[in-house]
Amino acid sequence: MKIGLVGLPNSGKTTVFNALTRGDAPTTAYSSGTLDVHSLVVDVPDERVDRLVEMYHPKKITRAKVEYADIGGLRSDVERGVSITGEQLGLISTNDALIHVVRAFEDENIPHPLKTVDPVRDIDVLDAEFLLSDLSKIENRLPKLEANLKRGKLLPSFESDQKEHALLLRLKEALENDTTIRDLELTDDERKLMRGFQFLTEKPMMILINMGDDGYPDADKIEYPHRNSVVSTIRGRLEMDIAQLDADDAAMFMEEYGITELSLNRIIHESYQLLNRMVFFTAGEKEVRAWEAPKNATAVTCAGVIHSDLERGFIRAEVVSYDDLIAAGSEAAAKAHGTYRLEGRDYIVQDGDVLVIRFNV
Ligand SMILES: Nc1nc2c(ncn2[C@@H]2O[C@H](COP(=O)(O)OP(=O)(O)OP(=O)(O)O)[C@@H](O)[C@H]2O)c(=O)[nH]1
Ligand SMILES: [Mg+2]
Repeated sequence: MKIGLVGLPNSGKTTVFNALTRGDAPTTAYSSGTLDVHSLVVDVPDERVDRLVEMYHPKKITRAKVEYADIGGLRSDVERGVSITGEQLGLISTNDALIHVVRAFEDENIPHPLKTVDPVRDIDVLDAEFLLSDLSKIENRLPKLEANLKRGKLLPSFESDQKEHALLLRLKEALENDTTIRDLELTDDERKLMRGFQFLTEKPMMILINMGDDGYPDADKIEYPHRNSVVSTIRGRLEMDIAQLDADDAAMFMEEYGITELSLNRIIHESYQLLNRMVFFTAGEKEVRAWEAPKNATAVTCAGVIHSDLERGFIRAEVVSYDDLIAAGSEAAAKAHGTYRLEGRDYIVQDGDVLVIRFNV
């Protein structure tokens, strides 16, 4: 799963990227305006994995992962607003979710492309671009679909063309009224039809207010009332600096600034939540591992996430919830208490389930 960092020039995307990934990609006070994308994969922090590790003392630990991509190089100025090239829009659209890094820090040495610091305006500016991009994808597609429909049932795609046409008209009307696709009620079938378009206003969105070292008093007044979205804050530069220190220095630094907890873990967590995924575990002395699956995946689908053989030869799953396992204190105790359940292929795996798949190939 991949989450793209987007935002106006100099908003602090690369800074936040470095904080989240403990990386050291160069940040600049001027905007390079060139398209360069950094991406890095990070572990999703999860206390449950830590507790399972204490219980099993495994040789190997594997956590859920998420990739962050820093998409720089947008241009914008007061006269023309923001301009995003087709190539950039394409890159943005390949992400599963987006983090819009919004500048809220004042710093006269770092020019804001629109001259003033105004987070709400910046949110609107980028949203408007994304909306236009979705609209133009639809407007490009409609004439082709309409030409197909004129030929009637001669074309084998007639029925699906009809469905797509009706859907696109609906999306178009919504977008023209400033409603994002993420706010629409859509069926699974409609989502499937839409998949190829990779619409930007459909993507889950975190608005990340980059507050500067001293915080931003109006941060909690910033609202983003859309589905599949969340507003969060970070002191970008400070957190990047801390992320690059070793543990001792970081602790000293944090005490000095009165920081009790880095936003890093919270933001990774919150952004991961947007992806609508769940995590299940396998645990033993060899490895404690977090696996990822779509929410509401069945036992046999989860078996396939581990290995295709387990899916093919699936017999049953032995399941214990994370909470029950921890409450029992050990696997042996959980088994003795009968907390392990036997489940069939259609069992809907719950977030935090610990699974043993029995299979035969
Ligand atoms: N004062 C202050 N400066 C910051 C903060 N976060 C980032 N900056 C500075 O703002 C400048 C731009 O930051 P970048 O992270 O390079 O911004 P960007 O969004 O990646 O910019 P482009 O890639 O050019 O679009 C750098 O000089 C950063 O050090 C912050 O919290 N406070
Ligand atoms: Mg950058």
